[in-house]
This record gives sequence, structure tokens and C-alpha cells, in this order.
Amino acid sequence: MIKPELPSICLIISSKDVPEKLNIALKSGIKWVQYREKELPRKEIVKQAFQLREITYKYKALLIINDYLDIAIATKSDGVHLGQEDLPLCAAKKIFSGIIGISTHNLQEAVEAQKGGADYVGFGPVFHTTTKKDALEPRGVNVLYWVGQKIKIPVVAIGGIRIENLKEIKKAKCKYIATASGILNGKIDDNLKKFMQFFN
Ligand code: 3NM
Repeated sequence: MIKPELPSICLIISSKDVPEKLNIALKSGIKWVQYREKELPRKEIVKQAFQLREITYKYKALLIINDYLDIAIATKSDGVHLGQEDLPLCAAKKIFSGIIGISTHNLQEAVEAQKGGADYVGFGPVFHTTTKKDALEPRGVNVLYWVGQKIKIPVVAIGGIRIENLKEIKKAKCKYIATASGILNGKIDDNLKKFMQFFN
């Protein structure tokens, strides 16, 4: 399976953002969506993931499912994003040929993910975030820069990324970001336009 190149901006959505906010974001040009739902029962997550596959397919946007490889496979999603406590990368790689992203919070985790054949690492939280309930202490942009220098696969900055701090992300030579609140809070189309201008 030929894996598509990753766009610069990943929008993280949960069930409450479907379909209204997601539709605005897709119409405004987002090409990479991660579905991250921590509250709903699994049955509901499956149902919504199928809907998301249809919608994202229509807009030719990548769909990555957070946490659940089985749901990613069943829905023919483009990829899965796994945390440190989820199914280990080596097992995921045996049964899935799509995109596999791994959440990392320090250099060692990022190196391990790269060695294990991950397609990208999420690195964070770079800044303070309220979206993730059990988020760790912010890592800051200096550490982000340093990780980016050591890692060859895409490093996706995550956690508190917003228009106001994109300059710092760019200074850290980071080419990929993932955000929920940075795009979804306020006017989505305006936010996204500013994010896209920054990465063009
Ligand atoms: N993972 P926002 S931080 C989903 O550090 C997630 O691994 C993180 O949401 C990590 O853009 C985070 O609203 C929250 O801060 C991202």
C-alpha cells in the first residue's frame, strides 16, 4: 500500500464536532482529520467512524482513528493513531498497512516509534492544553526543535497549538501540527485560513 504524504495540519475532532464543525472545516480545506472520541460507548464510536469515512472520502481528506485499530480497519480509514498504552506498534504493523501514528512525549519514545516503523509521531503537549484530560506538563518549543532534529519521520506538534503560537512552532522547524481547539474554537473557516497561510 502506497502511503499518502501527510498534510501539514491535522484537525482533531470528537463526536460533538460531527457533523457541523467538521463540515465547515472540510469545506474550508482541511485534508487531515483525526477522530478522537473518549466518552461514547464503542458501538457509537464505530457508527460515527463509518459516517466520518463517508464524509472525509467525499472531500478527499485523510481520516485517522485514534486508539482503535479494529475500527480503523473496519471503516477503511487511512490510518490509526496509537498512544503509549494502546496496542503496541509492532502488533499494529502486523495487521495494518495504513498510516500509523504514535503519541510521544519525549525523545526516547519518538526514537522507539521511528525504529518500530511508525509513519509519524505526535509530540506533545508542546503548550498547555485543556482538551486532553490527562495531559502531561508542556514540553515547550525547544524540546520540539530538538526532537525534530533527531527524528527523520514527520514530527507532529500537538497540545495548545493556536494561531498565536505558530511562529514559535515554525522557529522550532516543525512542519506539522495537530490541533483541536486552535481550529474549532471561534470561527473555524477564519482560523483554518490563518493556519493554512502559515504553512503555505
Ligand atoms: N494529545 P488542543 S495534547 C490529543 O500531548 C492530545 O499527546 C496530546 O488538543 C499529547 O489542540 C492533546 O485543543 C490535545 O490542545 C490537543
